[in-house]
Amino acid sequence: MKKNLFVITLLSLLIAMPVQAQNRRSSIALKHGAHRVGKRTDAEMQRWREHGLGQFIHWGIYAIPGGLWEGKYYPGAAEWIRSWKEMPKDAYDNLYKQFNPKNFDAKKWAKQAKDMGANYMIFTTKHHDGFCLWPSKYTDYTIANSPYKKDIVGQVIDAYTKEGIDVHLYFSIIDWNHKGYRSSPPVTTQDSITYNQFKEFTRNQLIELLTNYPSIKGLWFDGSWDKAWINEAPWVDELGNELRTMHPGLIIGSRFRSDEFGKRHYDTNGDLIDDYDQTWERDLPNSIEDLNGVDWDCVMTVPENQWGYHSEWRGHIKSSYELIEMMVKAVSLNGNFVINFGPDGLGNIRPEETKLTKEIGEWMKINHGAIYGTSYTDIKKQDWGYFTRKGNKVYMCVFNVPLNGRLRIESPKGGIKPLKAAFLSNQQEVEIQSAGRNKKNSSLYDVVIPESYQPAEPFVIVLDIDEISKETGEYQQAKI
Ligand code: FHN
Repeated sequence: MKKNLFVITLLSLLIAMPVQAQNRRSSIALKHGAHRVGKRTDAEMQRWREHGLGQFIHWGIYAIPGGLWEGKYYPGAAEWIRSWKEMPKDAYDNLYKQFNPKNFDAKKWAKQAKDMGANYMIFTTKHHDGFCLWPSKYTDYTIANSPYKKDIVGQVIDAYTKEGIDVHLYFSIIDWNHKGYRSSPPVTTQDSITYNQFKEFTRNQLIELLTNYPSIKGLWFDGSWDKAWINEAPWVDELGNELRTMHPGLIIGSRFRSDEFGKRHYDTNGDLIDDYDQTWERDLPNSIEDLNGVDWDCVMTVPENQWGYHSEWRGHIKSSYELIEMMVKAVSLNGNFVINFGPDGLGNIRPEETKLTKEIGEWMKINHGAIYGTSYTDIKKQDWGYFTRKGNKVYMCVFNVPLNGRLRIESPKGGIKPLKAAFLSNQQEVEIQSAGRNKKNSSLYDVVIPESYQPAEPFVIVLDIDEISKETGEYQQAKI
């Protein structure tokens, strides 16, 4: 009997094993791949996840030329102007001697971000040019040696924190100002020595930022795509651990380090490296299937690709409604949406951006319930807009009202059942009509928009729902 039991147990283990192996994502033992599979579950990360809307600020000495040099228009992103053949490097590297942003008022920026509805912000401490907006003791190329002198990073952190906005610090690994920086791995011994100095410099600066500004919530890395940096995966991983130990709860996205095989963002086993996916830059996923079940943010420019101040915006400039729709789409797929601003060389936020913050802020004042703390819900997306959900409320964020005025809800079997629908803005109730079932056996409902309702802007209808529909009835389906 005992023997039989043993054989049966062994057989069932053998049958079960391949299934388990298929379910596991990890197959190669990695020392420097993802250190966790699945989302972080701590309070800091949960807070980040619930932000919905953020503000990015790209500011540095590139704001002085503002995309023009000696009257010539730089067609690239303004913060890259130093790399342009028309821009003498020396002239660029000396721009800091003119950096005196008399109109910079961190409180004004923070108030504007608050009014827009941002819950967090990301600020460029140093971009690829290497100029530091804080008085770093590891280089002379800092704000302390500009005519302005004062610590800009510190002022931004104080002002935003006072407004209740979490601050994350952008840090570029690329540093065109440091003599040890290189994009290709060092070849000679001398190269290795200077590159090691650069690594040590980078480490010192990061430790300095966390020491000087302990209230920050995360580090937003950029410029980590160089082969030289990728080759340093074990060292970078160790540095990441050091930073996390120094600053418990620190949030770091997938742009900091690669695994030992040079894979970035997702390691060789397909698992996300660090806390959230940072690949969605100026781009949004289309469906939940594009997302691997991870946390993510989307950072978005107002023109097609300008981050720092460019005095001549060309091409399509996004409207507030386009940005609102992108934000809603991001949140409906469990992401955060971060809108970029590029203040000018004097510290002014440009009028076009101020206008956008006002318009987005007005919309957010009414509809923020559909954004903050909400997430994806398993209801089929419809052409009229997007669903977000928090507990027993589903938000229908409407961007295109169909000509028949009916907003279709297609709830899969066992999914939600709408009980009451009301405009979020005035709580006026709207009719829900049951519309039967479709061939996939989903329950169909229509929320009927009164003909008299002709809104000029996107709007939100909030549904009170039953957690799980008790309906079980099924149609007999004809075969195709
Ligand atoms: O090269 C930068 C660019 O200037 C800008 O800072 C963006 C922001 O995400 N990041 C890099 C391009 O991916």
